[in-house]
Amino acid sequence: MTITFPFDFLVKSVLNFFIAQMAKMKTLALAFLILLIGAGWKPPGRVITEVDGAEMVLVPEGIFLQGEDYAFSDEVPMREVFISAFYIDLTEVTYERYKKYIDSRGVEPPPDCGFSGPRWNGKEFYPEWANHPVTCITWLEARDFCDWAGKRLPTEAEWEKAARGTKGRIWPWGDKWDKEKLNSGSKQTLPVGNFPKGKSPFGALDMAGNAFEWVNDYYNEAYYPTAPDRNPQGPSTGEDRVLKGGSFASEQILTRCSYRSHLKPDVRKIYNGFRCAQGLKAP
Ligand SMILES: [Ca+2]
Repeated sequence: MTITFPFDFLVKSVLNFFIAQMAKMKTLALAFLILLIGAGWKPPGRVITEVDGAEMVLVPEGIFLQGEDYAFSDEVPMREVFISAFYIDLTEVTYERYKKYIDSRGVEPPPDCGFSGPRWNGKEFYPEWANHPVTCITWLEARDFCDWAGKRLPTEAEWEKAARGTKGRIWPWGDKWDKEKLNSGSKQTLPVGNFPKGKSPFGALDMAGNAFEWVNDYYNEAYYPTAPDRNPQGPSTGEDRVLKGGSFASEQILTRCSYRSHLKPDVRKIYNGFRCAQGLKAP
């Protein structure tokens, strides 16, 4: 008779133990954070993340107006949505920051995918692109970069709140179109932060124009009427992922904060970049 040790059972037990411990630690960390906030602790308005060196701005918790009543059918209806506090990158991810990821992870730079000349020379970028938003990025690459940086892609609702504030602004600066406050209708990206007067109510820059920005959500044109009104995470399945904010090449209507573009997650376009988000951490 052969006696076999129940390895599967042992491995599963050990794994379950660690998963349970990690879940407890997350719960404890959250409880600690709630205690701190209850005791009057206020998260800083700006932080710099260590791995990628990016400055991030705080978007405090609370209700904002998402969507539009009189716009494309997939933006309807405008409604009140609660979003927990989070941080979002001040600017789009630049070539300079993306190169840190390339060097650290040993991944290939994204191939050039459009006009205005090449961005990359082997694993180096041409210096004139250093502070431009990195583009020709797929959703999958954007997700992986944010993961490397200890962050994540924002949800569509988080991105929209960070862009338009709480009161349903059409553009980050207000309701009146102003071509001096964003890079749109042009031939290429510009260095990030080039339009400080176009900042959002929370201080985020280039939310309208420059590069379109991937967010985490799957796209579904019929999602809004039945979406949760607290921290919506997007449909649970789908094919396309959402992009927000319009690009350097977009016309006015596509740069509205509520506009919803969408593409397959492996598509590369000269118009598309991203920025990352992060939940609150106790000090
Ligand atoms: Ca943008």
